[in-house]
This record gives sequence, structure tokens and C-alpha cells, in this order.
Amino acid sequence: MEQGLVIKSTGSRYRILYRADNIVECTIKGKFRVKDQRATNPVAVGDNVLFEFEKNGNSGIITAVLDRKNYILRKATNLSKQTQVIAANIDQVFLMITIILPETPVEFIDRFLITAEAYRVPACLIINKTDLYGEPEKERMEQIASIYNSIGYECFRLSLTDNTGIDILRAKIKDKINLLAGNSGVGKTTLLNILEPSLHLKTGEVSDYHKQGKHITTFPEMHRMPFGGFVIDSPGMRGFGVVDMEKNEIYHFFPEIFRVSKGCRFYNCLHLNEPGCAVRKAVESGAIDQLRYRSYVNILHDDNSKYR
Ligand SMILES: Nc1nc2c(ncn2[C@@H]2O[C@H](COP(=O)(O)OP(=O)(O)O)[C@@H](O)[C@H]2O)c(=O)[nH]1
Ligand SMILES: [Mg+2]
Ligand SMILES: [Zn+2]
Repeated sequence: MEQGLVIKSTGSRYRILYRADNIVECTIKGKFRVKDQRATNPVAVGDNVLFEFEKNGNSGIITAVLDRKNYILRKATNLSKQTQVIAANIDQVFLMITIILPETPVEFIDRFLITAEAYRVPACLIINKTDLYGEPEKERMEQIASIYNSIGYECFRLSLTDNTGIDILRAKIKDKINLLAGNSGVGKTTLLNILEPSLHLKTGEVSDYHKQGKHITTFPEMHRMPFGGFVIDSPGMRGFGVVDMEKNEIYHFFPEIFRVSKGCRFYNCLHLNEPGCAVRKAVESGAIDQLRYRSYVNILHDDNSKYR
């Protein structure tokens, strides 16, 4: 019996890293099932597993998945109730954004961050392409960085073209299991190629999110960093994961709104027009940022409070 880390999954075969530096391809036993019956795949990248070598000595069979500290789900198909485990045991997640080319809306950031909060995975922002920014874009960048820093989300300013900001980010990534997300075109693949030059990934590719249709066939890749740690690239995933949220719990995932909400007069306050709402008061005084509050209201009013 050996223990290893799943670094690649194709749905039926798994690549496992064990004893620091060895790789073995594994399958799972027919009978083998995990506890979460809603998931279509029992094993995902990031899983710690036990396995046995087959008689040939070249391949293995997974016999158990060790307890997960967390895992991220998405729907197996657009309509089904079944879910797919995208990745397990994520230490932190990075959302890469850009001020221009393309512009990332604040509401997109906030939708992403509430999902991370719901999964209890620490999140950071990477603001890329600073080389393209003039004065107004720099101002906007500092505004965004200050909003999210003050809530507790670390922000990294990066130019992959000019090679600035990469060392600080590398130190943050080192020795952790990281997930990298962001809209198509912001520079995710470019970053991966810089962090691990032997990857030679193609940049400028349109994300296969739009191509994938009804059935999800792609599995995220977990790339091993030469300086230690892993980065999970999530093709076909603009945000990450899906969460079912009730309307009256959405504000729980805006940390600064949640904190202030304890001062609201009514325990079931949704922070819209209720009398004695501490959140509204904080927005008026500037203690809670208006853009964040606007995102909250928009998300609350969405008919479909399910995110991907
Ligand atoms: N000016 C500038 N362009 C960048 C930077 N980082 C990436 N790009 C370009 O942005 C485009 C999209 O990059 P890519 O890595 O494919 O983005 P992805 O869709 O997020 O994987 C490519 O043409 C990159 O060369 C940067 O820091 N500055
Ligand atoms: Mg890419
Ligand atoms: Zn309130």
C-alpha cells in the first residue's frame, strides 16, 4: 500500500505522484465509490489516495480516497443535478483580472469571491497587464486593490510582459495547491508558462468554455511548479464551482457586510430598505464600498442564485 497525490484525471485513469518524485498511472476498482453520491467522479486532482501496484508493477489501483479538507463542484451537465468534483484540497484560489483588454467587471469579481467564501477557500486577486495602464487605469487599479485589501483579499499587481510582480506571487504560490481562474484573455496561460517554462502551453487560445456544449469532458490540469507546489488550471471554468445559495445567506459571503449586519435591527434583514439597517448606514458613511453593495443587491435580485 502506498499513498500519493492525484495530479491528473481523465475520468477513468489517474496520474499519481508518490514518494516525492515518482509517477504512476492508476485506475479505480469497479466497486470503489466515495460517500458523496451526487458526484459523478469519485476521485479528482488534489485528492490524497491510497493505491496498490498491479502485478505488472507499472500501474496501480486506487483503493481509498483520504478525507478532503475541501472540494469544488460543478454540475456534470448544464441541466443535471449530478455534480462533478473539479478539484480537492485547494489551499488558495487566485482570480486573475485586468482593468482593460479585457475589462473585468467588479460584479464578476464579487460573484467569484462569494463562491470562494462559500467553499471556505482563501482567495486573492491578481491584477495583470499593468504595462498597458495609463493614469486612469492605474487609478482604477488602486481603487480596486484598496477595496479588496480592506476586506482582507490580498492583491497582486502584475505585468507578465514587463516581468514585474512575479517573484512576490511565486512566493505566495510556493508549496501550496493553488487554483487559477479568470476570464479568457487576462493572461492565465502566460503566467503558467512563466512559472513553469517547460509547460509550453498555447496562449491566446479561446477558452473552451464556449465550445464545451452540454457535456463536460474537460478535467482541470494540476501543474507541478519547479519551485514547489501546484497550480490548477481550469479550462472551461470562468469562475469556479457552483454553490446553491439561499437569498438570505448571500450576505454571509460578503465578509464586510456580514460583520456589520450584526448591528441590524431585524435578524432577517436583507439590507435593502429595512429600518435600522446597519449595512445601509455603513454604505452611506463609506465604511462599506458602494460597488460591493451594488454587487450584493444585483446578486440578491438575480432570479437564479446559482453560480458557476
Ligand atoms: N500587454 C500585456 N499582455 C499580456 C500580459 N499577459 C498576457 N498578455 C497577453 O494577453 C493575451 C492572452 O493571454 P493568455 O495567457 O492566453 O490568457 P488566458 O486566456 O487567461 O489564458 C496574450 O496575447 C498574451 O500575450 C501582460 O502582462 N501584458
Ligand atoms: Mg488560457
Ligand atoms: Zn441590514
